[in-house]
Amino acid sequence: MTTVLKLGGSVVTDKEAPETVDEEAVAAAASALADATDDLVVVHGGGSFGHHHADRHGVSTTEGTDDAVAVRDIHGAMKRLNGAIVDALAAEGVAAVPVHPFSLAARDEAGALTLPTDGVQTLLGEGFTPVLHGDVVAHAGRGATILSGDELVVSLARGLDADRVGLCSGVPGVLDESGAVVDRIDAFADVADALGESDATDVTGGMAAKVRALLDLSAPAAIFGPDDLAAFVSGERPGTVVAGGADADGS
Ligand code: IP8
Repeated sequence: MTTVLKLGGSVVTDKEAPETVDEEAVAAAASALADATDDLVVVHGGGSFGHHHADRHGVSTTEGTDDAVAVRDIHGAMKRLNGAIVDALAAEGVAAVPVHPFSLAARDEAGALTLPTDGVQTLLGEGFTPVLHGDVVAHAGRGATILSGDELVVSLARGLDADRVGLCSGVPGVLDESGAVVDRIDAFADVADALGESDATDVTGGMAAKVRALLDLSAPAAIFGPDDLAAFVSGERPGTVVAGGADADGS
């Protein structure tokens, strides 16, 4: 079983303070991940590392930069966060190794992402736990833009033909209008009112964009909060299940 799991930036960092790791949360996540029996690919978001520098340099998923200083600042910050997460996993005995998307991926002029997964696949086969992260990415005609962890998760899940996908975010799942966690989403229409169509263009982290992207996957996905990470790792589907194509029959 191959599982792709994203630890959201709001889970692993203190989003209010630039470049601040939430050490306690990272240690707790690492301890939960140490019990994984699946082949695990970990992706983490930018939190107060990548987003802080991206904002400062005016770079987004669509606004590019051809300033090498900006690229180094954003990528460097993400490498520091990645190092902290790899170290925390290593301290729990996980065979975690860093994989930096900036060195692998590219977008074409239309923004479509190419992410070769041979290296990650081989690392998994050799018993490693690859740890990727939101990053800057070469973008034809725009210099470099931001590549979000969510986009990486979707691309990795397809490229690796993952069996399960998990997004551990700052909220316990997708919330309905009354603030209750929605158990299961089979179509975007199920939650369109609660999430709002306007959010559909938010490709960097809005819940509507996450749900749309996960619905397009064949692997079933779960969106849950940090308290449910251990349950997800043990094979449960906590929080909100987003049933992709292969799971739409309710299996
Ligand atoms: O937090 C963004 O990743 P995300 C990464 O998953 C950067 O949206 C570099 C801002």
